[in-house]
Amino acid sequence: MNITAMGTRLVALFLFSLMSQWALAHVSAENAWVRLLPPNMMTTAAYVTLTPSHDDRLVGARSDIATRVEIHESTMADGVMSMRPLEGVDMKDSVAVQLKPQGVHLMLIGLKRPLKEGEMIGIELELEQTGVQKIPFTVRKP
Ligand SMILES: [Cu+2]
Repeated sequence: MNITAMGTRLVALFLFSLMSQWALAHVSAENAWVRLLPPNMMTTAAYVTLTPSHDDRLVGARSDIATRVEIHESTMADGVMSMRPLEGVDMKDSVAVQLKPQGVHLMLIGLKRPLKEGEMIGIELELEQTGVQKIPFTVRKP
């Protein structure tokens, strides 16, 4: 093998390893659900356990079902539960992050129609490293 052929192979190998790293970056989602509320409620919350394959950061979310989706954190102060928007949620390689009631959650604001128990809602998560990943959420009672 001459030097040029070897160089080409090395470049190809390098590119391949880069591409497979990109392809492998993903977040696995478990227990993804949306809180079923009375049909007149225009805002609800969504919860999911996310495990990233690499260090990543959740920076936003959106869904066809809602005007906008915000990342919120619930906090308890003096016996009163309140929530505030978060800019993002840091995620460590392979460490599960739980979005759950009374904690960090997704807020679906401005529902475009009433939700039905058992239906699936697609929510796109925007992740700094992985990009956009669409996850199916089940509508159910808490
Ligand atoms: Cu909220």
